[in-house]
Amino acid sequence: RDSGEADEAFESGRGLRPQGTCESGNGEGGGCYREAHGRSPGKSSPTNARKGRRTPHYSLMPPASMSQVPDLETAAERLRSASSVVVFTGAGVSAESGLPTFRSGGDAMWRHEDIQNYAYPAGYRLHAPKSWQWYSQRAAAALKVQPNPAHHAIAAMEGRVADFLLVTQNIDNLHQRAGSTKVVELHGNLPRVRCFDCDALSDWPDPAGNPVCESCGGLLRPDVVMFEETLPYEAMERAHEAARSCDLLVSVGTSNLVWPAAEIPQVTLRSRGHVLVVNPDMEGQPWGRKVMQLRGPAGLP
Ligand code: BV8
Ligand code: ZN
Repeated sequence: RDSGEADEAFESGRGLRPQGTCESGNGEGGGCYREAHGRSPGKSSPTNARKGRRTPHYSLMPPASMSQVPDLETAAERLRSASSVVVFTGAGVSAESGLPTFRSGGDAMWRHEDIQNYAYPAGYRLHAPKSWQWYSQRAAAALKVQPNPAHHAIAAMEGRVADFLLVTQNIDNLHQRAGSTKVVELHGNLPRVRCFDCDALSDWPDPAGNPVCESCGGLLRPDVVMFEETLPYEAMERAHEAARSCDLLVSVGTSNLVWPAAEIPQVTLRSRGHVLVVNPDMEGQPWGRKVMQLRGPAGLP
Protein backbone atom coordinates (compact mmCIF):
# COMPACT_ATOMS: atom_id res chain seq x y z
CA ARG A 1 0.00 0.00 0.00
CA ASP A 2 1.67 3.28 -0.94
CA SER A 3 1.82 6.04 1.62
CA GLY A 4 -0.96 8.04 0.00
CA GLU A 5 -3.32 5.15 0.38
CA ALA A 6 -2.10 4.52 3.91
CA ASP A 7 -2.85 8.14 4.79
CA GLU A 8 -6.26 7.87 3.21
CA ALA A 9 -6.85 4.65 5.10
CA PHE A 10 -5.88 6.36 8.30
CA GLU A 11 -7.88 9.52 7.58
CA SER A 12 -10.97 7.47 6.86
CA GLY A 13 -10.40 5.73 10.18
CA ARG A 14 -10.28 2.54 8.24
CA GLY A 15 -8.60 -0.31 9.97
CA LEU A 16 -5.61 -2.14 8.70
CA ARG A 17 -5.48 -5.82 7.94
CA PRO A 18 -3.23 -8.10 9.95
CA GLN A 19 0.18 -7.08 8.68
CA GLY A 20 3.00 -9.58 8.78
CA THR A 21 5.38 -6.67 9.27
CA CYS A 22 3.58 -5.38 12.25
CA GLU A 23 4.13 -7.64 15.19
CA SER A 24 2.01 -6.06 17.82
CA GLY A 25 -0.55 -4.32 15.69
CA ASN A 26 -3.79 -6.17 15.57
CA GLY A 27 -4.27 -5.13 12.00
CA GLU A 28 -7.60 -3.52 12.60
CA GLY A 29 -6.39 0.00 12.84
CA GLY A 30 -4.58 -0.95 16.01
CA GLY A 31 -1.70 -1.62 13.68
CA CYS A 32 1.59 0.06 13.06
CA TYR A 33 1.71 3.76 13.13
CA ARG A 34 3.84 3.53 9.99
CA GLU A 35 1.33 1.37 8.18
CA ALA A 36 -1.28 3.98 8.93
CA HIS A 37 0.85 6.99 8.16
CA GLY A 38 3.35 5.54 5.72
CA ARG A 39 6.12 6.75 8.03
CA SER A 40 7.35 6.18 11.56
CA PRO A 41 6.19 8.53 14.27
CA GLY A 42 8.35 11.58 14.83
CA LYS A 43 10.11 11.06 11.51
CA SER A 44 10.25 13.73 8.79
CA SER A 45 7.22 14.44 6.67
CA PRO A 46 5.68 11.76 4.47
CA THR A 47 8.19 12.72 1.74
CA ASN A 48 10.34 9.96 3.17
CA ALA A 49 7.60 7.50 2.50
CA ARG A 50 6.69 9.02 -0.86
CA LYS A 51 10.25 8.38 -1.96
CA GLY A 52 9.43 4.81 -0.94
CA ARG A 53 12.30 4.90 1.53
CA ARG A 54 11.49 2.21 4.05
CA THR A 55 12.20 3.91 7.32
CA PRO A 56 12.70 1.41 10.13
CA HIS A 57 9.33 1.12 11.68
CA TYR A 58 8.12 -0.15 14.92
CA SER A 59 4.61 -1.01 15.84
CA LEU A 60 2.96 1.29 18.24
CA MET A 61 -0.37 1.52 19.91
CA PRO A 62 -1.87 4.75 18.55
CA PRO A 63 -1.79 7.67 20.94
CA ALA A 64 -5.30 8.18 22.30
CA SER A 65 -5.37 11.50 20.38
CA MET A 66 -5.69 9.46 17.19
CA SER A 67 -9.11 8.34 18.27
CA GLN A 68 -11.77 10.36 19.91
CA VAL A 69 -11.92 9.55 23.60
CA PRO A 70 -15.41 10.85 24.32
CA ASP A 71 -17.04 11.33 27.66
CA LEU A 72 -20.15 9.26 28.27
CA GLU A 73 -22.48 12.11 27.25
CA THR A 74 -20.76 12.60 23.90
CA ALA A 75 -20.93 8.88 23.21
CA ALA A 76 -24.59 8.81 24.25
CA GLU A 77 -25.32 11.77 21.95
CA ARG A 78 -23.68 9.97 19.03
CA LEU A 79 -25.83 6.94 19.82
CA ARG A 80 -29.04 9.01 20.12
CA SER A 81 -28.40 10.68 16.77
CA ALA A 82 -27.84 7.39 14.94
CA SER A 83 -30.83 6.02 13.01
CA SER A 84 -29.14 2.71 12.21
CA VAL A 85 -27.04 0.93 14.85
CA VAL A 86 -25.20 -2.37 14.99
CA VAL A 87 -24.04 -3.63 18.38
CA PHE A 88 -21.18 -6.12 18.06
CA THR A 89 -20.41 -8.10 21.22
CA GLY A 90 -17.85 -10.52 22.58
CA ALA A 91 -17.30 -12.35 25.83
CA GLY A 92 -16.55 -9.14 27.76
CA VAL A 93 -20.22 -8.11 27.69
CA SER A 94 -20.96 -11.13 29.91
CA ALA A 95 -18.10 -10.43 32.34
CA GLU A 96 -20.33 -8.63 34.86
CA SER A 97 -22.68 -11.63 34.76
CA GLY A 98 -19.82 -13.67 36.17
CA LEU A 99 -18.87 -15.66 33.06
CA PRO A 100 -15.13 -15.83 32.29
CA THR A 101 -13.89 -14.38 29.02
CA PHE A 102 -11.52 -16.35 26.79
CA ARG A 103 -8.40 -14.22 26.94
CA SER A 104 -8.71 -11.47 29.53
CA GLY A 105 -8.62 -11.52 33.28
CA GLY A 106 -7.28 -14.10 35.71
CA ASP A 107 -10.10 -16.55 35.04
CA ALA A 108 -9.72 -16.39 31.25
CA MET A 109 -10.80 -19.72 29.82
CA TRP A 110 -7.88 -20.24 27.52
CA ARG A 111 -5.51 -19.59 30.41
CA HIS A 112 -6.72 -22.76 32.07
CA GLU A 113 -7.65 -25.06 29.22
CA ASP A 114 -5.94 -26.08 26.04
CA ILE A 115 -8.18 -24.65 23.37
CA GLN A 116 -7.02 -27.38 20.93
CA ASN A 117 -8.50 -30.12 23.12
CA TYR A 118 -12.02 -28.82 23.14
CA ALA A 119 -12.80 -25.96 20.73
CA TYR A 120 -11.44 -27.63 17.57
CA PRO A 121 -13.43 -30.48 15.98
CA ALA A 122 -10.47 -32.89 15.91
CA GLY A 123 -9.57 -32.14 19.53
CA TYR A 124 -13.21 -32.37 20.58
CA ARG A 125 -13.58 -35.83 19.00
CA LEU A 126 -10.26 -37.02 20.40
CA HIS A 127 -11.04 -35.87 23.95
CA ALA A 128 -14.74 -36.86 24.09
CA PRO A 129 -16.47 -37.37 26.49
CA LYS A 130 -14.24 -34.93 28.51
CA SER A 131 -14.77 -32.25 25.83
CA TRP A 132 -18.53 -32.84 25.97
CA GLN A 133 -18.50 -32.48 29.76
CA TRP A 134 -16.44 -29.26 29.46
CA TYR A 135 -19.07 -27.73 27.21
CA SER A 136 -21.90 -29.14 29.38
CA GLN A 137 -20.39 -27.37 32.41
CA ARG A 138 -20.17 -24.12 30.41
CA ALA A 139 -23.80 -24.49 29.35
CA ALA A 140 -24.84 -25.11 32.98
CA ALA A 141 -22.77 -22.13 34.18
CA ALA A 142 -24.37 -19.85 31.59
CA LEU A 143 -27.84 -20.95 32.73
CA LYS A 144 -26.98 -20.23 36.37
CA VAL A 145 -25.97 -16.56 35.82
CA GLN A 146 -28.18 -13.63 34.92
CA PRO A 147 -27.97 -11.05 32.14
CA ASN A 148 -26.25 -7.90 33.40
CA PRO A 149 -27.06 -4.18 32.80
CA ALA A 150 -25.12 -4.26 29.52
CA HIS A 151 -27.35 -7.01 28.13
CA HIS A 152 -30.45 -5.15 29.29
CA ALA A 153 -29.29 -1.83 27.83
CA ILE A 154 -28.60 -3.50 24.47
CA ALA A 155 -32.03 -5.17 24.56
CA ALA A 156 -33.67 -1.79 25.34
CA MET A 157 -31.79 -0.14 22.45
CA GLU A 158 -33.56 -2.46 20.03
CA GLY A 159 -36.88 -0.72 20.62
CA ARG A 160 -35.42 2.79 20.45
CA VAL A 161 -33.46 2.66 17.19
CA ALA A 162 -35.23 2.55 13.85
CA ASP A 163 -32.77 0.15 12.32
CA PHE A 164 -31.00 -2.10 14.87
CA LEU A 165 -29.11 -5.37 14.79
CA LEU A 166 -27.16 -7.15 17.50
CA VAL A 167 -24.29 -9.24 16.11
CA THR A 168 -22.77 -11.42 18.79
CA GLN A 169 -19.83 -13.78 18.95
CA ASN A 170 -21.19 -15.05 22.25
CA ILE A 171 -22.85 -18.42 22.65
CA ASP A 172 -24.13 -17.96 26.23
CA ASN A 173 -27.68 -16.89 25.23
CA LEU A 174 -27.63 -14.01 27.76
CA HIS A 175 -28.62 -11.43 25.15
CA GLN A 176 -31.75 -13.42 24.32
CA ARG A 177 -32.54 -13.90 28.01
CA ALA A 178 -32.29 -10.11 28.46
CA GLY A 179 -34.94 -9.69 25.76
CA SER A 180 -32.90 -9.08 22.59
CA THR A 181 -34.72 -10.49 19.57
CA LYS A 182 -32.88 -8.95 16.58
CA VAL A 183 -29.80 -11.10 17.14
CA VAL A 184 -27.30 -12.66 14.75
CA GLU A 185 -25.17 -15.36 16.41
CA LEU A 186 -21.90 -15.71 14.51
CA HIS A 187 -20.53 -18.57 16.63
CA GLY A 188 -23.67 -20.58 17.39
CA ASN A 189 -25.58 -21.16 20.57
CA LEU A 190 -24.42 -23.17 23.58
CA PRO A 191 -27.88 -24.20 24.89
CA ARG A 192 -28.41 -26.23 21.72
CA VAL A 193 -26.81 -29.66 21.10
CA ARG A 194 -26.13 -31.01 17.60
CA CYS A 195 -25.08 -34.45 16.33
CA PHE A 196 -21.75 -34.42 14.49
CA ASP A 197 -23.05 -37.09 12.12
CA CYS A 198 -26.74 -36.45 11.39
CA ASP A 199 -27.04 -32.78 12.51
CA ALA A 200 -30.09 -33.60 14.69
CA LEU A 201 -30.62 -30.73 17.15
CA SER A 202 -31.68 -31.21 20.78
CA ASP A 203 -31.40 -29.66 24.24
CA TRP A 204 -28.70 -30.70 26.69
CA PRO A 205 -29.62 -34.05 28.28
CA ASP A 206 -29.69 -33.81 32.06
CA PRO A 207 -27.46 -35.32 33.37
CA ALA A 208 -25.17 -34.77 30.43
CA GLY A 209 -24.30 -38.48 30.35
CA ASN A 210 -22.49 -39.74 27.26
CA PRO A 211 -22.58 -37.72 24.03
CA VAL A 212 -24.40 -40.37 21.95
CA CYS A 213 -27.04 -39.28 19.45
CA GLU A 214 -30.40 -41.00 20.01
CA SER A 215 -31.22 -40.84 16.30
CA CYS A 216 -28.06 -42.30 14.79
CA GLY A 217 -25.65 -43.18 17.58
CA GLY A 218 -23.26 -40.44 16.38
CA LEU A 219 -21.17 -38.12 18.59
CA LEU A 220 -23.02 -35.19 20.13
CA ARG A 221 -21.51 -31.69 20.42
CA PRO A 222 -22.72 -28.19 21.32
CA ASP A 223 -24.28 -26.30 18.37
CA VAL A 224 -21.39 -23.81 18.27
CA VAL A 225 -18.82 -22.89 15.61
CA MET A 226 -15.52 -24.40 16.64
CA PHE A 227 -12.16 -23.17 15.33
CA GLU A 228 -11.49 -24.24 11.74
CA GLU A 229 -15.23 -24.47 11.13
CA THR A 230 -16.88 -21.93 8.89
CA LEU A 231 -19.37 -19.44 10.27
CA PRO A 232 -23.04 -19.63 9.21
CA TYR A 233 -23.23 -17.99 5.77
CA GLU A 234 -26.56 -16.21 6.35
CA ALA A 235 -25.38 -14.85 9.72
CA MET A 236 -22.22 -13.41 8.17
CA GLU A 237 -24.16 -11.94 5.22
CA ARG A 238 -26.63 -10.20 7.56
CA ALA A 239 -23.83 -8.94 9.79
CA HIS A 240 -21.80 -7.57 6.87
CA GLU A 241 -24.84 -5.91 5.31
CA ALA A 242 -25.78 -4.21 8.60
CA ALA A 243 -22.17 -3.16 9.28
CA ARG A 244 -21.93 -1.66 5.79
CA SER A 245 -25.09 0.42 6.06
CA CYS A 246 -25.17 1.51 9.71
CA ASP A 247 -24.48 5.00 11.08
CA LEU A 248 -22.80 3.57 14.17
CA LEU A 249 -21.35 0.22 15.23
CA VAL A 250 -20.92 -0.19 18.99
CA SER A 251 -18.24 -2.81 19.72
CA VAL A 252 -18.58 -4.14 23.27
CA GLY A 253 -16.28 -6.56 25.06
CA THR A 254 -14.34 -8.18 22.28
CA SER A 255 -10.61 -8.57 21.75
CA ASN A 256 -11.07 -8.51 17.94
CA LEU A 257 -8.76 -11.50 17.69
CA VAL A 258 -11.04 -14.08 16.12
CA TRP A 259 -11.62 -13.99 12.40
CA PRO A 260 -13.70 -13.58 10.34
CA ALA A 261 -15.93 -12.00 13.07
CA ALA A 262 -13.21 -9.40 13.76
CA GLU A 263 -13.81 -8.05 10.24
CA ILE A 264 -17.24 -6.66 11.19
CA PRO A 265 -16.13 -3.32 12.74
CA GLN A 266 -13.72 -2.89 9.82
CA VAL A 267 -16.61 -3.19 7.37
CA THR A 268 -18.24 -0.21 9.11
CA LEU A 269 -15.01 1.80 9.10
CA ARG A 270 -14.53 1.11 5.40
CA SER A 271 -18.10 2.23 4.78
CA ARG A 272 -19.99 5.29 6.00
CA GLY A 273 -20.36 4.52 9.68
CA HIS A 274 -18.46 5.31 12.86
CA VAL A 275 -17.38 2.90 15.59
CA LEU A 276 -17.76 3.30 19.34
CA VAL A 277 -15.59 0.85 21.33
CA VAL A 278 -16.57 -0.05 24.91
CA ASN A 279 -13.80 -2.00 26.66
CA PRO A 280 -11.63 -1.56 29.76
CA ASP A 281 -8.60 -2.38 27.60
CA MET A 282 -8.03 -0.67 24.26
CA GLU A 283 -5.11 -2.89 23.20
CA GLY A 284 -5.84 -4.13 19.67
CA GLN A 285 -9.05 -2.13 19.34
CA PRO A 286 -10.02 -0.24 16.18
CA TRP A 287 -8.74 3.34 16.15
CA GLY A 288 -8.69 6.35 13.87
CA ARG A 289 -10.72 9.46 13.10
CA LYS A 290 -13.98 7.54 12.87
CA VAL A 291 -13.49 5.70 16.16
CA MET A 292 -14.56 6.71 19.67
CA GLN A 293 -12.98 4.70 22.46
CA LEU A 294 -14.88 4.53 25.75
CA ARG A 295 -12.64 2.81 28.25
CA GLY A 296 -14.42 0.87 31.03
CA PRO A 297 -16.53 -2.18 31.86
CA ALA A 298 -19.76 -2.58 29.94
CA GLY A 299 -21.95 -4.16 32.53
CA LEU A 300 -21.83 -1.88 35.55
CA PRO A 301 -25.27 -0.51 36.47
C1 BV8 B 1 -12.67 -20.11 10.22
C2 BV8 B 1 -17.24 -20.90 19.93
C3 BV8 B 1 -12.13 -21.09 8.12
C4 BV8 B 1 -16.55 -22.06 20.56
C5 BV8 B 1 -15.41 -19.53 19.02
C6 BV8 B 1 -4.26 -16.77 12.06
C7 BV8 B 1 -4.58 -15.42 11.98
C8 BV8 B 1 -5.90 -15.01 11.89
C9 BV8 B 1 -6.94 -15.94 11.89
C10 BV8 B 1 -6.63 -17.28 11.99
C11 BV8 B 1 -5.29 -17.71 12.07
N1 BV8 B 1 -5.32 -19.07 12.17
C12 BV8 B 1 -6.60 -19.52 12.11
C13 BV8 B 1 -7.41 -18.43 12.01
C14 BV8 B 1 -8.88 -18.44 11.94
C15 BV8 B 1 -9.49 -18.64 13.34
C16 BV8 B 1 -9.05 -17.53 14.26
O1 BV8 B 1 -9.50 -16.42 14.15
N2 BV8 B 1 -8.15 -17.86 15.18
C17 BV8 B 1 -7.68 -16.83 16.11
C18 BV8 B 1 -7.63 -17.41 17.52
C19 BV8 B 1 -6.32 -16.35 15.63
N3 BV8 B 1 -10.91 -18.57 13.13
C20 BV8 B 1 -11.60 -19.68 12.89
O2 BV8 B 1 -11.12 -20.80 12.94
C21 BV8 B 1 -13.05 -19.48 12.49
N4 BV8 B 1 -13.33 -20.31 11.35
O3 BV8 B 1 -11.89 -19.21 10.03
O4 BV8 B 1 -12.97 -21.09 9.29
C22 BV8 B 1 -10.96 -22.00 8.39
C23 BV8 B 1 -11.05 -23.32 7.99
C24 BV8 B 1 -9.95 -24.17 8.21
C25 BV8 B 1 -8.78 -23.69 8.83
C26 BV8 B 1 -8.71 -22.35 9.25
C27 BV8 B 1 -9.80 -21.49 9.03
C28 BV8 B 1 -13.99 -19.91 13.62
C29 BV8 B 1 -13.88 -18.95 14.76
C30 BV8 B 1 -14.96 -19.24 15.81
C31 BV8 B 1 -14.38 -20.07 16.90
N5 BV8 B 1 -15.36 -20.25 17.97
N6 BV8 B 1 -16.32 -19.77 19.98
C32 BV8 B 1 -16.38 -21.86 22.05
O5 BV8 B 1 -16.78 -20.81 22.57
O6 BV8 B 1 -15.85 -22.77 22.68
S1 BV8 B 1 -14.33 -18.23 19.15
C33 BV8 B 1 -14.31 -17.53 20.66
O7 BV8 B 1 -13.54 -16.31 20.51
C34 BV8 B 1 -15.64 -17.07 21.19
O8 BV8 B 1 -16.71 -17.26 20.29
C35 BV8 B 1 -15.46 -15.59 21.38
O9 BV8 B 1 -16.61 -14.90 21.21
C36 BV8 B 1 -14.48 -15.29 20.32
C37 BV8 B 1 -13.82 -13.95 20.40
O10 BV8 B 1 -13.35 -13.75 21.70
P1 BV8 B 1 -13.96 -12.51 22.50
O11 BV8 B 1 -15.42 -12.67 22.56
O12 BV8 B 1 -13.44 -11.26 21.93
O13 BV8 B 1 -13.41 -12.78 23.94
P2 BV8 B 1 -11.92 -12.50 24.49
O14 BV8 B 1 -11.80 -13.21 25.79
O15 BV8 B 1 -10.93 -12.75 23.41
O16 BV8 B 1 -11.91 -10.90 24.77
C38 BV8 B 1 -12.75 -10.38 25.79
C39 BV8 B 1 -12.71 -8.88 25.65
O17 BV8 B 1 -13.60 -8.32 26.63
C40 BV8 B 1 -11.35 -8.27 25.91
O18 BV8 B 1 -11.08 -7.26 24.94
C41 BV8 B 1 -11.49 -7.64 27.30
O19 BV8 B 1 -10.68 -6.49 27.45
C42 BV8 B 1 -12.94 -7.26 27.29
N7 BV8 B 1 -13.57 -7.16 28.62
C43 BV8 B 1 -13.23 -7.81 29.76
N8 BV8 B 1 -14.08 -7.43 30.76
C44 BV8 B 1 -14.96 -6.55 30.21
C45 BV8 B 1 -14.64 -6.38 28.86
N9 BV8 B 1 -15.34 -5.56 28.04
C46 BV8 B 1 -16.37 -4.88 28.58
N10 BV8 B 1 -16.75 -5.00 29.88
C47 BV8 B 1 -16.07 -5.82 30.72
N11 BV8 B 1 -16.42 -5.91 32.02
ZN1 ZN C 1 -27.11 -38.31 14.96
